[in-house]
Amino acid sequence: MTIYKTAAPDVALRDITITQRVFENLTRRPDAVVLTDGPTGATLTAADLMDRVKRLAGGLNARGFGAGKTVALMAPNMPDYAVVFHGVAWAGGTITTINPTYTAAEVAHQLRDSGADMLITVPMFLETAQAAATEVGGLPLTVIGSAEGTQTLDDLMGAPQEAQTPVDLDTHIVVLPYSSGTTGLPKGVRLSHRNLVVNVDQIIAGASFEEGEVAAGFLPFFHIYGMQALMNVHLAGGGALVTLPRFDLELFLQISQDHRARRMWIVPPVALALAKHPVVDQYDLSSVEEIFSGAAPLGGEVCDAVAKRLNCVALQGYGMTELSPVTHISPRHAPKSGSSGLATPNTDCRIVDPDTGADLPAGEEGELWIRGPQVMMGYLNNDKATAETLTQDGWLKTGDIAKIDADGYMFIMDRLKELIKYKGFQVAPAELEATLLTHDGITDAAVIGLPDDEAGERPIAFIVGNDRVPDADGVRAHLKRTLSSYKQVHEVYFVDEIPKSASGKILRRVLRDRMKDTA
Ligand code: 4UU
Repeated sequence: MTIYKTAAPDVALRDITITQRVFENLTRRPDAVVLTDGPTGATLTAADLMDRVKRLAGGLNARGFGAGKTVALMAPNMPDYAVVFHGVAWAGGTITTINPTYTAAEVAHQLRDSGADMLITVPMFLETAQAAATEVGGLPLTVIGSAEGTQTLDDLMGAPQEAQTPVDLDTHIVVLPYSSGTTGLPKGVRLSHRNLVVNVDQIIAGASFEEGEVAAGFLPFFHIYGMQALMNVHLAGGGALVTLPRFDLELFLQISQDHRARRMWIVPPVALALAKHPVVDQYDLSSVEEIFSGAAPLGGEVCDAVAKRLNCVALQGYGMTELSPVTHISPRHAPKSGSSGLATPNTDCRIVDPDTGADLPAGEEGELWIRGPQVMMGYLNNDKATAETLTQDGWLKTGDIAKIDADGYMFIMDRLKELIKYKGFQVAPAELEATLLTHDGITDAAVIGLPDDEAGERPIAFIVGNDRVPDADGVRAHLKRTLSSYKQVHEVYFVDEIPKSASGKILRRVLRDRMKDTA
């Protein structure tokens, strides 16, 4: 077995919860503004944040929605996102984070699958939340802010709970984000306090944080990248955030300029905009020392172009929901263009032949396997998927094809798994296929991703129909009824049959090759 590791020393495993990890830093700077709502300018100081977290935890436990319960949070980035996240964690509960742009059907699926006991949302998404709650047979709703007839977050606040409700750091699920992993439908990813705390420390070890540094936070907190690299790392690492409910290039640039941001946490489509969009020249971004991109491959060319235009370093990180999420980060002083960087501390890596399971010689391309304290506990209620992803001795099979060069830099080369990444968002082909098959005119379907300059990849569909088969617009309308906008297919091809293996698996590579031939 060939194991690759970083030369950097391990970080200590701390026996504390993620909220204790964040509070440790907040306690040192009670008066500092740590969260600002981008659109309204409303702020929370470190003391305000801790106070709201403790009062929410007290209220949740007093009402029986704390320890052992699961609270679903469906909200855009806003300061109270951190209040709910840490309030539930402090109360000994589990948070399942839901994409606020989800349709009612998607929300209902996650509520049902996670066994959520309460749903917290914002007035803007209340109607969808209500429809989803009804679909799962009713569930208490809470809004952040106010809406007539609905309990508010402030109503939930109780007497401050001064101490963390005790939980087992290695087995209690503190957060349950959803990911399709290497195959199939989105699944609940069981992450422990140990997972989150160690990954925060692994990231901070290489991040050279400056006390008080401010970042514009648009990466969604419901996704593991925004949740950990932004929300938890900035709060625990001494930084502050100005939250954006959605990505808006000009607002992002304005906030970065006004707050003299040192770094920009982004995804590849934003790197492309920073490299090419004329509006970028209208802002003073001289404070920016680093752009940090993750969640999808950032090509060397775009990487170099942004670095040159903003006169900063362009770094990349590699992560996966199942890895809490980070395992690789470009070293600030010696990044390599196109590389995701070096392994984080405490992280073992292997490059394995996906067909034989044998370790490959140095420098060759194979599946990236990871072992370390940030590896998830497993999927929720899905032992089969867990067993397919985690080996007996703790290695997680990423489903990504990578190579590691002689200096230990990791390069993602390709993807073995089905997953499509649209602007960094997960699109699970199996979910689209299952939805397509609910149409009585569609007898078989396959969805793959095609390379796309802006989005990274765009989903396209192959359809086998019967005499009731819809046209391309009909196919799109069918998907729109239950799936959110980033899961829509961009092209529809009608075919006689879907190529499959003897065991019935869709031969996605054959479809991809077919598209290359016609391009
Ligand atoms: C090529 O996307 C994420 C997490 C990303 C992340 C988080 C914090 C990156 C850096 C960071 O600091 O999670 P998921 O679960 O949505 O998607 C995981 C998949 C990977 O398996 C891989 O296929 O997203 C792809 N991916 C990347 N691909 C993630 N990062 C990269 C990357 N290059 N740098």
